[in-house]
Amino acid sequence: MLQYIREAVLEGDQERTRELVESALAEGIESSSLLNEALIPAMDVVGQEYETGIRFLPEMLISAEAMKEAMKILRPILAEAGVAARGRVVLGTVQGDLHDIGKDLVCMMLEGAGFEVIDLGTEVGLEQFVESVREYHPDIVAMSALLTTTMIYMPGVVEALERAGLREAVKIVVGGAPVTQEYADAIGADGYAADAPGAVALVRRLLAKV
Ligand code: B1M
Repeated sequence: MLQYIREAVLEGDQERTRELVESALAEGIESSSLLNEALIPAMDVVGQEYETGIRFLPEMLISAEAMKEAMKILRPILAEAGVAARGRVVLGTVQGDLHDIGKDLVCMMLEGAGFEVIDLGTEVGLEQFVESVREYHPDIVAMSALLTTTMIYMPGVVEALERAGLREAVKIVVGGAPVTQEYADAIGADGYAADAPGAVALVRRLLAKV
């Protein structure tokens, strides 16, 4: 059953993923096994295949959608069973920027990797990032920007978290088409990722160090 679920996610078959997850639960398979032994490993393969050029963006997106479908069923069960997420990430596209396709993909892949993600949406201002840290106590703050005219708001968020005395409480990661590792280093972020699988690897790496 776990193998069938892995295959359904890899194929991006939302309906089959949902049906198989429901059947597996009805058969008594633990929600945590479904997550850790079928869904997360499938998304790991998706990420690896994207990075090695075997899989393209639309194929990564449909697998992420299948994963999302499974998570709709599993999320409440996992929460009830007290299965801890691997870490909490607050994520948003910065002020003035309404591009959300890449940010949503990062969100889905992080969820697929077992992280709890609080998606603040688009056009997220400095104060909203700061407030979200106060409210949700995340391990990671992730910012996305698609415009050269909006990536300049990223250092403002880093400084606002410093001013609020919250900088040491979180790791800050950045990404989006115009953003680079050099830019991340220059603004004092803790990491940069070029794509969604890279964001998963980065968050895993940063949290492993905590
Ligand atoms: Co806009 N747009 N757009 N746009 N748009 C770009 C970005 C642009 C490059 C197009 C161009 O001119 N060639 C250009 C920016 C130029 C620049 O700044 N140098 C541009 C412009 C100029 C604009 C407007 C200003 C146009 C106008 O109105 N004159 C305007 C701005 C609106 C605003 O934000 N205030 C605008 C509007 C729009 C639409 C609304 C039409 C639409 C957005 C729809 C939406 O998102 N809901 C749109 C789109 C679709 C694009 C393009 C065509 C595609 C972006 C996209 O979704 N890519 C884009 C050109 C292009 O990229 N080819 C363009 C697919 C997505 C999966 O990739 O978002 O890069 P991406 O995300 C990747 C990585 O970057 C990374 O992982 C993702 C997945 O692998 N990543 C992260 C992203 N965030 C991350 C965070 C992380 C880590 C990795 O955290 C750790």
